[in-house]
Amino acid sequence: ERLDHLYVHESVENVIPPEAFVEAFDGLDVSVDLVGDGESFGETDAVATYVPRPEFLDAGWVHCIRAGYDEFDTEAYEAAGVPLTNSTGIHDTTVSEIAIGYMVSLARLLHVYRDNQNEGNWYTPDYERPFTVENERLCVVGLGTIGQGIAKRADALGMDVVGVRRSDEPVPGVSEIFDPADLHEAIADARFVALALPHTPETEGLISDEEFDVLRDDAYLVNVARGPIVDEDALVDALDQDAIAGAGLDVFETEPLPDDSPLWDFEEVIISPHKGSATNRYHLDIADLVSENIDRYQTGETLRNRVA
Ligand code: NDP
Ligand code: 7N6
Repeated sequence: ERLDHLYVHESVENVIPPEAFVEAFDGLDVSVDLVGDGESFGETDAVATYVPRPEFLDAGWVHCIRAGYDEFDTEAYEAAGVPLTNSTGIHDTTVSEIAIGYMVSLARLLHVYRDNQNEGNWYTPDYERPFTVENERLCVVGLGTIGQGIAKRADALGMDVVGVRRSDEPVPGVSEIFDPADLHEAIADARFVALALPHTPETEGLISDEEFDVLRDDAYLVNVARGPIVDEDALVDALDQDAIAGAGLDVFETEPLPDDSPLWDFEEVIISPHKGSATNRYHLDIADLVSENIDRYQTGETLRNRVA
């Protein structure tokens, strides 16, 4: 069965302007329309969406415009025989730049200087506080698209990069790869730990009290993956007790981060509002991926990034 329609669900507006996204499909051999909730779909329809909806299970194919598809019920897609694809493979530059930005700032205090600038303060930190990221050890947990993007850039900055993943395939710029079972060994010597792995039952709460004990007191945690991978109460305790030095966080257990979260108040925590992938061409990156899969669907080829 060929597709004759691509429906863009309005929830894409969480991350991209829907109209620009629709326009990016100009020249495709299917018609493209924006839809809201309450529509019905059939097997000649594709849906591109940010959120899951039960009615998408009647479509021919569903594309999640996020790399993390943890909110989608993959078993329901498998039971319905509807292919589900995600948007991994396009965030190597965008999300890694944010992770690198956190690390450079945490090392060189750009965030502290900006806080002081807001008060008109010509601020001088303790002499011992600033350091270069060069020669510091970074452990990247999850070495896929984003993890490899971080590793490559960190290696170019002269960092000593190690990583954690289940497969032991070598990764450029990464000197040693640890099995997830050896997480503690992998993070024990690290000045920075960057999380770039999916949120799954296996990874939920991966970084908790024990891990904060294992980490160096002068270590920084970077999370650009998903909030629930870190036990946020344990993180707040670790920061309170100076068991770690600080953090760069793009993702949180609850988003938007609640007003009363203690995380807002730490000088050594940099918070970005889940904007790791936010750039002015994000809609084009996703449209390229969706267009490639429309071609594949029409010619009966295997879909790229099929996750169910
Ligand atoms: P990929 O699928 O390319 O990479 C994920 C990597 O994690 C894989 O290489 C996998 O390697 C590894 N992995 C899986 N399970 C484990 C585990 N238990 N322990 C260690 N490593 C593991 O995904 P992306 O790099 O594109 O994205 C990663 C995550 O980042 C997404 O799932 C999403 O949640 C988040 N994300 C956040 C964004 C943001 O805006 N902040 C934007 C995009 C994504 P192996 O199979 O060898 O274990
Ligand atoms: C875009 C968020 C993903 O998983 O979380 C991201 O791709 C999407 C700002």
